[in-house]
Formats: sequence, C-alpha cells, structure tokens
Amino acid sequence: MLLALTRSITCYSLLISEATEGSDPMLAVDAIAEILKREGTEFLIGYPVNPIIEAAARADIRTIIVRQERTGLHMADAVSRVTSGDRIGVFCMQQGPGTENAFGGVAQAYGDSVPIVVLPAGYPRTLTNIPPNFNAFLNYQHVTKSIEQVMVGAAVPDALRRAFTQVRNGRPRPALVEIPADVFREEVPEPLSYKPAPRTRSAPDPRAVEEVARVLVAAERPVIYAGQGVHYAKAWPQLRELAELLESPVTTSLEGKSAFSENHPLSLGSGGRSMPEAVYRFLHAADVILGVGCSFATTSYGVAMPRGKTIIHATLDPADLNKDVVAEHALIGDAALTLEALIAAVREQIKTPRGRAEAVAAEIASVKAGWLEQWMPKMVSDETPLWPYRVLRDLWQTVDVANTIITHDAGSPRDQLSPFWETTTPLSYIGWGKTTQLGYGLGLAMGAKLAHPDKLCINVWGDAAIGFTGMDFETAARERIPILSILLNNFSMAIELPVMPASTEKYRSTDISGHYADFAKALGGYGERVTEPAEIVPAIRRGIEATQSGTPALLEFITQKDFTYSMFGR
Ligand SMILES: Cc1ncc(C[n+]2csc(CCOP(=O)(O)OP(=O)(O)O)c2C)c(N)n1
Ligand SMILES: [Mg+2]
Repeated sequence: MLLALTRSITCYSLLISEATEGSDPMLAVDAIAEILKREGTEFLIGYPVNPIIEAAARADIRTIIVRQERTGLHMADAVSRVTSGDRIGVFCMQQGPGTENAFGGVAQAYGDSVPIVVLPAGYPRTLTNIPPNFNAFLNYQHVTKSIEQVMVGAAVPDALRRAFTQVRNGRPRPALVEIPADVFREEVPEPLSYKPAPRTRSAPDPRAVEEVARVLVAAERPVIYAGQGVHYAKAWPQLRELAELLESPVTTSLEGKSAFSENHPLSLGSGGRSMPEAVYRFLHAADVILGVGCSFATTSYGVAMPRGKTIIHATLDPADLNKDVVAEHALIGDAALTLEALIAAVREQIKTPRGRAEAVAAEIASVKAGWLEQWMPKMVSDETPLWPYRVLRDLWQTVDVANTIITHDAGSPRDQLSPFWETTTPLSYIGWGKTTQLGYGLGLAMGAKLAHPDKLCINVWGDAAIGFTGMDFETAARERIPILSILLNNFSMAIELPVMPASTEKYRSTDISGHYADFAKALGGYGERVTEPAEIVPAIRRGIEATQSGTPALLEFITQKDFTYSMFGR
C-alpha cells in the first residue's frame, strides 16, 4: 500500500511540474487562505498549531483562538446556522491531540446536520498512515459528509472546492480536509484559478406536488411540522403562506424552532423532549401531517409522530425517506421551492382560505391558555432557591425577543426553556438535540454573536454543562464576543435525579459545586450571583449593559433542583 502511495505521489509531482511550468509558485498554505477569502470566510476559528492560522492572519482574515477545539467547532457551527449557510463556519486545528480533541464538535455538527468546513493538519506524509498516529481521514469517516486527505500541495484547491461544494449543496453536514503538515509548504500552480463553490437548489417532482396538494386540500385536520430545512432555504414567508392558505396549525422541531412565528394564531409552538400541550394534542388529532425540511428522525429529543396518520415527507435528502416514519407521499427538494410549488398547486384547487382559521386559532388559544395556567405558579413564584421557570420567564419579559438569539443546553435548561420561549423572528432560537453534548450552547451563542454583533446572544445552561466548556468564557472575554450567559446553578445534575436515586443517596453522585459568577469575573467577564426573585430582572439588565459595553456577562441564578418538564406521552 505504501509503495502504491509513493508511486502515486511521484506521478502526481510529474503532472504538477508540467502544470506549473512558467508560472510563479504559491505555497499551499497561502492558497488555502486565499481560497477561504474567496469563499467569504471573515474569521477563522482555530487552535494551534496549524499554519493556516498564520496564513489567514497574513491575508487579513480575523483569527479567533479558543481554549479547546470543541468550542471552536461549536462557534463555526453557529456561524453557518444563523446565516442559513450563507456564511460557512471554518475551523482548523493541529494533528494528533487537536484532531483527537475536536471529535465531539464535528460529531455534534454531523448529528444536527450543520455545514462546516474543518481543516485539520495531519502528521507528515512519512507518518500519516503509521500507528499510533491519529489519522483524521480514517477516524472522522462517520461524522462527516465528505472527507479527504490531501497528498500533494497542488491538490489543495481541488480538495477545498469539493469541500465547499458539499457544504453548500444537498444535505448540510461537515466537510473535512486533512492536510499533512509537510504538504502546507508545497507549491500550488499560479495563478490560482479558484472560483467559490456554487449553491444550487432542486425542486420536487411536479406530479408528486399535484398529488400532495390534493391530499392537503382534502385533509380535515392537517398539521405542518417544519424542520431546519426551512431555515436553510429561508422559506419562512412560504411556510406562512401555505399555513394560512390551508388554515393549518404549524409546529416545528427543535432545530426548526423560529421558522414560524410562535405568536402567530396558527402556531402550536415547537416540540422536543418537552413541548407545549398544543403540539401533542394537535398532532394526535391530525389526519395528515406535512413534514417540511425535516428528517423525521427518531430521537429522545424530538416529537414522536403518532401512528395512523397520513405522512407527507418533504425533505432535501432522500436518505431520510421511509427511514423512521413511513411516508405515504414524498417531495424531494429545497424547502422554499417545495413550498412555492405546493402553494401554487393548492391555490389551483382552493382560491382562497375556506374559513377554518378562526376556529383552529380559538382551539389553539384555549389549549395554550390552560397549559400556561398550569405552569404559571412556578413562573411567578417568589420562592428561594429560585424556580428555573421564574428566571426564564423574567428573562423572556426583559429582553427584546425579536432581536435576541437564544440557545438552550442539554439537561433541564433545554426542557424548561424550549416549550415556553416564544420566538417571533426567524433564526432567533438555535434549537438542537439530535445529539446533546453538554456545553454546546456556549460556543453557539459565541458564534451567533460573531455573525450578528448587533443582536443579544444568550446561552442558557446548567452547572453540569458549564463543567464541559466553561473555560471558553475566557475566549468570549479575550476576543470581545459579548454574549449573555444564563447559568441555572442547582448544585446538581437535576435531570439525572430520577434515574440515579441509589448513587445519589449513598455517594451523592449527582451533586456538583462551584461559584460560577466568581469564575466569570476571574476570566475577565462580568459575573453576578443572583439568589433573590426581586433581583432577577435588575441583574439581567446589568448583564445586558455589560454586553453592550463589549464584556460577556455570566449571571448565575441559584435554583431549585427542579425536574418537572412539559412532557406528554412519555
Ligand atoms: C457530554 C455529555 N455527557 C453526558 C450527558 C448526559 N446528561 C444530560 S443532562 C446531564 C446533567 C445536566 O445537569 P445540569 O447541566 O446541571 O442541568 P440540570 O438538569 O441540573 O438543570 C447529563 C449528565 C450529555 N448530555 N452530554
Ligand atoms: Mg444542575
């Protein structure tokens, strides 16, 4: 194998020397920086040692150095998410430990289908395929959409073209290009004839659209279930138009949250492990469910589709079709083009809405009112330690929700925040959970802030979550990425209490401790510990003020070990 590899390198070098004849040399590493510029990369997030960091700085791309690779990947991930993939987050790291430690960040982006470009250095070619050296090409196979190892400098532009083409087209997921350390110093032919990768869209089969339109028009109780494909296609107006035309209620997955304004009379809210009661009730009473831009993947952190319904599955990726739910009808294509085609086909059959909306809206409003009433005592409680629901409601009432981007974390904060946070603008909530790495939310908020410095970017997390990525609060302070971090400190892994009674009682296995407001201050941020209900809102205001002056703020609320969630059917 080694012999074959050596032979192919020699052949390639021959080809290159012919191609480069008469042109100036350019180093592969500088070609990468130039290509990133052409692809619109405004900041390179990374961790040393990787020579792309130096080359990017020489090319005036802002470099952002994190405290550990995982958070950097989460930041890159958010850049792609909150720009609908218009800007692709790019991350680089060193061979060996850097590549080993970055695995979680790439795996999370893969699980949640986020398009990022990952550029690890590799061991020099003499060592690339020799144990025990960590080989990214071999080890990242199952958490990437495309992956390659560049064996000669001249192949770098083609490899990056392939990677950017993959993240911009079809199902979004990470693309990885591993560059052995000695390849960076090789030359690429000049002039560099690199054009940014195109972004294409595909539309569903018109005959299937006709058929689906008939099913939707005939439905008595349709529900639209929107996933993050709507965000990537920016199909928010089309989703609304179809919902209003059909007078159909709309719910979203966690990833699709904020694709449909949640204060719209037809909104049921979003569903994850916990959900508003209306999501559960309407899905169960539905005859037809139209999933658009969603995977329908079976997950503990998503809505289980009730059996016995007519399922229409509109998705970009046929690999998801008939995987977890049986779909009677399928539309394969971009969510915006799909919805536009459906709107036109439905309008052929019904020119204007049939007058159901008012009754549907009244039913939603009544379920919602009854549901909120049950939770209200905790939301307005003056008890101490604070109820998480009280903190989160005060937060919601204090910030400008439309100009905020918020994300949850794994654990109770996700299940306590997502059903109740009512979004009004697209991409104002970063929902996630196909895999649920504790500590993901911090990097997401930081990446969102980089992409949208004008917005208030918040992560809500628990004291177990901060244990994973907390040190990167220092990155937020050092790099002037002023996020607002809401920490619910209950000195416990509360969500695990019901499943760890013996170890908790005997060995206190779910207890954890820390003073995170002091920690935030020690890292150069604003920190405040809040114990009294009356102090919640003033503290939030002080935190926001700190962010407005360029300092990240961490507000540590001392809360109850609460593990009550709005769950149904589990
Ligand atoms: C990396 C990782 N390991 C383990 C888990 C499993 N897990 C989910 S939530 C949780 C504890 C959460 O505790 P905390 O963040 O304090 O939130 P609380 O429920 O106490 O509010 C654990 C261990 C996970 N999601 N991610
Ligand atoms: Mg906790």
